[in-house]
Amino acid sequence: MTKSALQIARAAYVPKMPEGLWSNVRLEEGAATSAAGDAEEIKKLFPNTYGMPVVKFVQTDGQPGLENPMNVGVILSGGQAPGGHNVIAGIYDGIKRLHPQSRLFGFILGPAGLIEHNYKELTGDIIDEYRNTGGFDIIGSGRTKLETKEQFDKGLEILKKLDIKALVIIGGDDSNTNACVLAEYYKAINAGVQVIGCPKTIDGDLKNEQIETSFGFDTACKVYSELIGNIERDCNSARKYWHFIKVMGRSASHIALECALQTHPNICIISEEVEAQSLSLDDIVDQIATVVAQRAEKGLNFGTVIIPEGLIEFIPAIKSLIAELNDLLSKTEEFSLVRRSQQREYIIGKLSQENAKIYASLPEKVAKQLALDRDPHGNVQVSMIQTEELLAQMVATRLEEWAKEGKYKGKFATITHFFGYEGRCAAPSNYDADYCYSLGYTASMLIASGKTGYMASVRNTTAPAHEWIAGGIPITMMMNMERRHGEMKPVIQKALVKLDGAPFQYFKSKRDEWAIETDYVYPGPIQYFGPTEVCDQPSKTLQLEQRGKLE
Ligand code: FBP
Repeated sequence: MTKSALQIARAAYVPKMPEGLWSNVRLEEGAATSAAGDAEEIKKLFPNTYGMPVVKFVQTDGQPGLENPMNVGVILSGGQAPGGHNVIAGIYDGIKRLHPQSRLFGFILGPAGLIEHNYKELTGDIIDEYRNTGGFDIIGSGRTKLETKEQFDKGLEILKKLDIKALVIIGGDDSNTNACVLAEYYKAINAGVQVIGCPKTIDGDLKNEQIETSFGFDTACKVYSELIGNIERDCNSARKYWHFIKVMGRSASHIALECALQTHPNICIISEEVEAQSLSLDDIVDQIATVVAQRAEKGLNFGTVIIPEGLIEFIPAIKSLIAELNDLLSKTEEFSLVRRSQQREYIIGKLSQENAKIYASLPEKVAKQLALDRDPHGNVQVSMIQTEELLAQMVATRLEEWAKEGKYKGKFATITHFFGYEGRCAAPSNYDADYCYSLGYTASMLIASGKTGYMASVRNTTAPAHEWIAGGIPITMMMNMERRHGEMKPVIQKALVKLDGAPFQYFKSKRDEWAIETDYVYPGPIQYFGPTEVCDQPSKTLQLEQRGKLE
């Protein structure tokens, strides 16, 4: 592998860890737990893994390590997120510390690797190549859902063959829900295999009172904010374009909000607010056009708009259209027989009157994108929908109308961007490098303590790393019942942006000023070397959530 100068320098970085993990550890157990909602139902569905205590690790002088080696398996599930390699390095170092003959096996290309018995042993040489690097390429990732008994049994065959004591699933809310179902099943049949989850997703929507943040969010947002800052500086120099920038985040708007806190754009749409206020596409267009017109009055014919990737699904009218489309497209056989050129007409003919009207009003390209295949979890592939173009076009049309009515005098030229894949595999920031390594190391300690159905947790992460608290949270504690594909299912609650939360409230208090004034912030690239207060800074979202203020 040819390495860049940064990779060579970063290979020498030693991730910081919570003090509790520095030497031999002792487990401290808290009180029994319940569920996030529907406790009775969750208890019935998870009789073997419900109600376990929250645990934390503290230093002890006790016996070092384990008497016997332990073999561990690891899976990377879902979208890439910076720091995944460090979780694996943390697991590796943890199990080796417990016993030098312990072994780590990685399942290739996500959960499918477990079912298809496709794996490789991760030895010290391999691990060293990937320390502090971005990406998931050490074993690859995939979106196969681990959910059926057949899959669990097939997986168990290979786990037994490799004498694997525990499986670590590194994934988002859906993958960790499935990790919990798997843990329950293996415990119920006395399979002798533990399952531990790790919170991953750049989207930042796997968090709750117990899990402060998902890894990857920090780095991805810093990369997008660097790019947005660069665009803002260009825009403030050329003074002739409005930039419409869509950022990833399939559902929640955490990434958009964090980027706004970092760069002070003129406009940032927050999907959760759109839904709460029942705004239509037209209302959003009006809001943007109003700011464009106000800036034009001051001679400022330029600006930046941040759009969350998931927006379209939060506009109530479009949400109902998507729900009906999902039903319609699930009858795939009938739909696949319709010729491509006639699909739009076919869909319009089948939809209810109200949804047909909305669907017909959408630009051809967007209508087509809404009818594309769903992902394996049944989600619309929002990253394929060009909302940034849709909004730019609709705002242009609105401004033309206003110009005719004499309500707007200005120039409106647009450039659109989509930032998603640019940030998902970046070299992890110090925060993510430290957080991920600590999560992996914690996972290995949970395994050694015989735990199953737990998610590795590292808390107090806005403090210096030695003060972080490592432990485990029973996954059932984060669950409730939700309707998925027409059925009530136990799932980890997805964390959307809280409109009464400190990050959104801070943004709200500033956004009118940012809209009209040009108050851009240029964060520049992630700092890996230099003063700790610069390099180790956690996201603005975390700073506001944990400390209630920005440093
Ligand atoms: P996860 O939820 O699996 O972490 O993935 C998040 C994400 O990056 C979203 O932001 C984006 O919508 C989606 O993945 C893109 O999916 P794909 O990787 O399949 O293109």
